[in-house]
Amino acid sequence: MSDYTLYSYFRSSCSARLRIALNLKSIPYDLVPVNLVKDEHLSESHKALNPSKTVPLLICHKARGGDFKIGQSVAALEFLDEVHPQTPLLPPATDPETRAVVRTLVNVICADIQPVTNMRVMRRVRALGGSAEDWNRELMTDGLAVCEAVMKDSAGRYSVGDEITMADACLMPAVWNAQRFGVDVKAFPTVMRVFENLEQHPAVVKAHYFSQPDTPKELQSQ
Ligand SMILES: N[C@@H](CCC(=O)N[C@@H](CS)C(=O)NCC(=O)O)C(=O)O
Repeated sequence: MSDYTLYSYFRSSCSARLRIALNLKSIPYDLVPVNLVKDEHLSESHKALNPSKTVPLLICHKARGGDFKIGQSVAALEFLDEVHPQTPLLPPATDPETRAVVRTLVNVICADIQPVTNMRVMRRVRALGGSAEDWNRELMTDGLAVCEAVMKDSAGRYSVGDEITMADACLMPAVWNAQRFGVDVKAFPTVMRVFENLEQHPAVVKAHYFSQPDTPKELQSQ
């Protein structure tokens, strides 16, 4: 058994953030699939583990006091970075300005874009008679425009400078989602340049939606 267990869904952007970070840091983990389409995340047993009724859930089996559960992806990213400082996901503490830029992008993606395009929100939009796909396309377009505006000044090879950070771990699945919903991603040239620089990175390839143990056969990467 690995020191970590990740509860994950193949096409969950929040789960992919953690898969990318774990892979970047070469941290082995066991994966427990949670099928969102079958509402497994709403079960009493999942709720007992993660009161947010969402994935990802990261369990660290070697924490002080034994198993330690983290039910929020950004908290888990920061935990991993603090416990495993090799391949850091934030610039050094001596550079608070650059750290704030990384955190700005993380917040744009994780606090502004993802929550309003989540499955539970899509279900509510449909219940009100709206098109959840149009809703997502518009909100993802707005959010990526903010990323583009920030990254025009911050990006080097990656979102902020030339080192991979947690902003990149959040950006990749946000772009996968945007592509899935038909957003015109080419309208964001800096975002796309960084996306292309990261796309073939082994940590990203291994974390991709289509390479997971719970990816349906017809979507699996060959
Ligand atoms: N703020 C949470 C959001 C988690 C979240 O919304 N996860 C999605 C998958 S990406 C989910 O489980 N959705 C279930 C639902 O919408 O019912 C985090 O960053 O972990």
